[in-house]
Amino acid sequence: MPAQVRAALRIDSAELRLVRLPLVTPFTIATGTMTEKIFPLLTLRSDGIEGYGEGVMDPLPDYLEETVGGAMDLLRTVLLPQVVGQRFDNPQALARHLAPWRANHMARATVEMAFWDLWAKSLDLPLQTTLGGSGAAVDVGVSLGIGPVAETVDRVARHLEQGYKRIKLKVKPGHDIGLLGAVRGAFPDAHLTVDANCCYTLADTVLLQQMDDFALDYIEQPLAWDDIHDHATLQARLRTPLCLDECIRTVEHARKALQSDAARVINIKIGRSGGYCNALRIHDLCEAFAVPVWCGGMLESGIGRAHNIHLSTLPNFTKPGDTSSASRYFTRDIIEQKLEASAGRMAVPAGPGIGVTLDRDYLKTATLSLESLPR
Ligand code: OSB
Ligand code: MG
Repeated sequence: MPAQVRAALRIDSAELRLVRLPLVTPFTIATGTMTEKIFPLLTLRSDGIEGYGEGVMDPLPDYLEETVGGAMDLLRTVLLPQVVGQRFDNPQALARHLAPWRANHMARATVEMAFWDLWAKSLDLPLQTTLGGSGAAVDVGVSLGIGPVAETVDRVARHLEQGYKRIKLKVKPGHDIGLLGAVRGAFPDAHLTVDANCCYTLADTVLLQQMDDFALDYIEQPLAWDDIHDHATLQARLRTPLCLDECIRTVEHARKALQSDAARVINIKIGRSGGYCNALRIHDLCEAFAVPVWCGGMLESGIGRAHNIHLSTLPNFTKPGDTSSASRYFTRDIIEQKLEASAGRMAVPAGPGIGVTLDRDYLKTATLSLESLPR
């Protein structure tokens, strides 16, 4: 790896936008339906270079506790005033600066992501290199929302034809075993997984055990968002590996899940982990436990997707991630490049930093509010 040493980087200014993109099709999971994506987009500037970060919190606290409104306020009143005008020796130093604050991981990650992009650009290196990743493309699958069974079978067929390496089906009580019977019946050899987004409890153990009959690669987050212990109990009763998503918000959560055999696969999201520094530690810890990881998604715009792709080039990301073609989500993205998968592979955007540039015209149209620091 090239030397990644340079003088400290001063954050001269910041621009915080709230952006709205309509979704091509509504996306339904156990906790609700999304028809549009509303997110904070952060630009940090240093010496004429710009770094970009995207917040992945939802408008309602239905995935985790963070909300778009809460994060915008925290960014505006607490996080950005603490970094704008400051110098940081490296991204780790910036992460340490924000570390004392409790939770609010997605808000903090927004700042850290933008700084990593800035940092990599200042070194004229692709972000993946500064993170310790390598390779020109990553394996990807798709996450299919809840819908009528026959329609879902058709969508699985279309995505398998396009070469996606794994199909994840969103499930909920009453939309699980029947769906799996239909999909597995039609596609005996496909790599299939399910994601329950926390909608079952241990009282559903017999139903969850029926999922063992469908040769799933793993079952993602069947139980409560904050309950690692019950997942360990459930894993002992299942043959299918469990994959944790919502439960893994810190390195300590990962350690407890791995030590108690509550997860045999882990989904890493930069936002949920509170930024790259923690995501990298979770990655390394999973590797030490010989537990594979993959990069989850939150229906991000091109900025968040580019970040996800760079992270996915680290060595223990051995399972396909959720960063599928942007055109599945949006008719037009806020970046100039087209992030489209080909034969189940997503190319790593080339160039310094995240390797993508803003489509300023469309960003202007999609921006709901814009504020600058220093004020
Ligand atoms: O649980 O992984 C999840 C989307 C929103 C909130 C939670 C999740 C998801 C997805 C979609 O599964 C992943 C994507 O296509 O970006
Ligand atoms: Mg999930």
